Amino acid sequence: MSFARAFLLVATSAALGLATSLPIAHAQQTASLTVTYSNGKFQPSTLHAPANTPLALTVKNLDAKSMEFESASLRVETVINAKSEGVIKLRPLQPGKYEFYDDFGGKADGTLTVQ
Ligand SMILES: [Cu+2]
Repeated sequence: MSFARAFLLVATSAALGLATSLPIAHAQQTASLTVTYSNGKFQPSTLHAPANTPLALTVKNLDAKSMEFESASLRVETVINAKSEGVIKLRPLQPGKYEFYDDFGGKADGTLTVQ
């Protein structure tokens, strides 16, 4: 292959790569989901979310004491005060199951299923 032809190939694939990556970047819309913490339990205890999408998880604490939404796999540790709510931003996730729980001594736990 001549140098000129090889250069043209590289330049063409670079241009194609750029053209195809742009729409994907614009498709990164945030998906919203909500979990309620009530009587020491998460409701629902299983959440579902799309993969490779930024997520906004609203945690509503209906109880009269604060709780801590925690997950090692989600890299989250957030205190939600009594009778209040918080929004937790999650990075785009790979498909899988992500466990979460209340780290303030409650028995509540749950799973976020990403697919
Ligand atoms: Cu903790």
